[in-house]
Amino acid sequence: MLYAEIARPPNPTVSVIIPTLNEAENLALVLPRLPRWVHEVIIVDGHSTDGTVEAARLLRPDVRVVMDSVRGKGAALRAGFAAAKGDIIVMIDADGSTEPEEIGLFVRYLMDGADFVKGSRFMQGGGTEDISPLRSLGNGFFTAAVRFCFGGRFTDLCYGYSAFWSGIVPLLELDSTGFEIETLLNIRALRAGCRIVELPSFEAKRVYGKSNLRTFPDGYRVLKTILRERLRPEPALKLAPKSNLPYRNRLSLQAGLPAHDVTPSGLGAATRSPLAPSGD
Ligand SMILES: Nc1nc2c(ncn2[C@@H]2O[C@H](COP(=O)(O)OP(=O)(O)OP(=O)(O)O)[C@@H](O)[C@H]2O)c(=O)[nH]1
Ligand SMILES: [Mg+2]
Repeated sequence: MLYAEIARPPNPTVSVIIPTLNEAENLALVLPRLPRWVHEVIIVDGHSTDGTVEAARLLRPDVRVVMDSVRGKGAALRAGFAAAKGDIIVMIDADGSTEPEEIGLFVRYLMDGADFVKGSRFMQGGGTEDISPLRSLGNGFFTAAVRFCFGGRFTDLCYGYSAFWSGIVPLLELDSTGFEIETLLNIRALRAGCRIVELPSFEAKRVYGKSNLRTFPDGYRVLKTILRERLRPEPALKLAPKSNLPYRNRLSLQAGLPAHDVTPSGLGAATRSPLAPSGD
């Protein structure tokens, strides 16, 4: 087994990736609410016809636009991950259902030692007013199937609000193109040995437009993904397990420094929050 170490710099830069397909009206409810300390916002657009790209540029002149040549949310997110320059990647929907204000907590947990943070609508403090009873049942079934097949303690699976250190992306070898990308991300992060934290998240109703998710075809893709991953061998390369390292080395991992570079000042830098200086 080979173990990879990733950079976790003490003052990380944060990229927010937003897949968009005809979300011009909804973007006004998302872009202005992103925390001010976010370094980079990338929308990955699936050739929208409602002026989504123009709306994004109007709302946020510094937005980076990636045009998605392959159909599907999964392909869009992968294009966004490839384009992102930040140390931390946050993925969030454009439909106004996920709350940009939650990003601060996601980032804080990453800085405090998590590798992968995901929102959960079904743990204490979370909720949803967007999911139908049928989809809720399907999501519950798939969540239980993932726990059974791979361990872990996920309470939610098919939800597109997550944040992680960008260094883990190559370890995940993502290859999905559709809505099953969220399932794939969660399973691969778990199997790659990421320290995963779920945080309560609230999903509001999509504000304008209509959902692109098709319950049965997309549910089938999620099921196929779980089965395919079950048959996939353990990854040859995993994230170095922090808990097995001496305390000194654990600090060095957090600070993104070699162990011999850890000094009291390094420790001070490692424990600083990106939220502290400017607030938001
Ligand atoms: N670029 C791109 N973005 C997409 C595509 N399909 C969906 N998206 C975006 O992905 C996000 C989630 O899509 P939704 O249609 O809201 O699906 P969902 O949130 O899983 O389902 P609901 O709970 O029913 O809203 C939105 O920001 C969409 O605009 C696509 O093919 N290409
Ligand atoms: Mg949605």
